[in-house]
Amino acid sequence: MSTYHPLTVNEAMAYARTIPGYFDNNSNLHCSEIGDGNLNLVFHIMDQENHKSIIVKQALPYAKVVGESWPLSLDRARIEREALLMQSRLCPDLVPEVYAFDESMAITVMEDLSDHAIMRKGLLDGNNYPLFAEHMGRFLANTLFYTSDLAMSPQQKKEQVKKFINPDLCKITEDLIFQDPYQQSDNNNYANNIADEALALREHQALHLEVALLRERFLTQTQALLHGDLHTGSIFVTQKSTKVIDPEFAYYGPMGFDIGAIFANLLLNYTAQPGWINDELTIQEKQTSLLLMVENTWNAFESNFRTLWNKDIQDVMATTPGYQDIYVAQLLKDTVGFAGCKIIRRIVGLSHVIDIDNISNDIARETAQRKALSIGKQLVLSNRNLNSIQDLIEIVKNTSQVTTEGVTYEFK
Ligand code: SR1
Ligand code: MG
Repeated sequence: MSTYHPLTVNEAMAYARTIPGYFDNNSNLHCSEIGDGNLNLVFHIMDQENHKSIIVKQALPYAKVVGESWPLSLDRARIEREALLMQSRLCPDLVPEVYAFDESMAITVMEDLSDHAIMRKGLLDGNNYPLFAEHMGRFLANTLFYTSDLAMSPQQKKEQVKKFINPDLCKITEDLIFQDPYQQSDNNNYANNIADEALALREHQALHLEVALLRERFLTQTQALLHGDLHTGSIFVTQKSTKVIDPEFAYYGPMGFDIGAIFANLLLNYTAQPGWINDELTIQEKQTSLLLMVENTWNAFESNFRTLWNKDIQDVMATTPGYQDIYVAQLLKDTVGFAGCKIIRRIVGLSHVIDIDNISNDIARETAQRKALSIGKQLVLSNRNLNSIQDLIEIVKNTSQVTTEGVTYEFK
């Protein structure tokens, strides 16, 4: 195509007509821009006669959520496409199909998943997804194992690391997750009624120490190719199908960051439940099912990961008895620490989640925010002492009360 410029709806439609095997010149197309994320334009293009449809996604050269004052490299469109293709080789049923791309226009054309729901929305609508844990456990195990030094030579891996250097998007994470919540920052965003919690985060030295250690892992550990932003808004679901989208934050980092992202978002939904449901029994059922989802996702990940390791390990030294157990035990600790950081940033940082922000009752919203922060802090503080997924579940269940400035808040 031409030199980079943001597409209009008409240009997106014209571009869609050029994709081989999709629409012809006479198709009666309808196009709408449906991007509700923080960074990109997303065009949904449908042939009104036969209902064939595609998604044209275009990266903008700045963070849409902030504006042109926050420039972002368009190279993330290449990284997203290469990560999608890699994930598709490793678990083809769990990612959208890529049909075409245009490097200079930062465009990726992909499968339309409108028959699925965004997981975050589906959970808020009260739906259950019985295959989610199994699917995500497999997605995590395959993408993390096969892109790591466990499954290829160190030279091959370093070639991969080169392809996925993603400084602008990593900086977003480094700032918004691992720094801003712990200092005064214009990026922070919270209401006055939880200013005491935000202040407590800024003053908690033991918490800062753990966050600094986790931040160091994020900055320095090129363990595997991560999705990099694996929240429940990046996962499409039905009862039978799970599709992971949007890997524009992909880079080589610590495996636990991706696993922790999923857990953080399930736990944010867990803390939000009393804000969405009145009936005590239903709240308990939903919360139990969310904790089970966390536990089952970990168990599916661990068993798939160990199976792949036993079958396809390439690193001879990693076959040393005992090494696999130590490796997996460290992954759990990292997962828990990163999950805690990700919960905290969604309450006081720049970008929130609708699970909590859209609770209409002010007191219920504040209670959910305080409970989420309490769980997040506990996870960060205890990450290095956790030995089983059950330990994580117990921390969440036991966070039933928090006292701030002499006021005790009881949680459901
Ligand atoms: C400026 S972008 C804010 C957030 O949106 C993305 O989904 C990432 O989570 C990022 O931190
Ligand atoms: Mg995204």
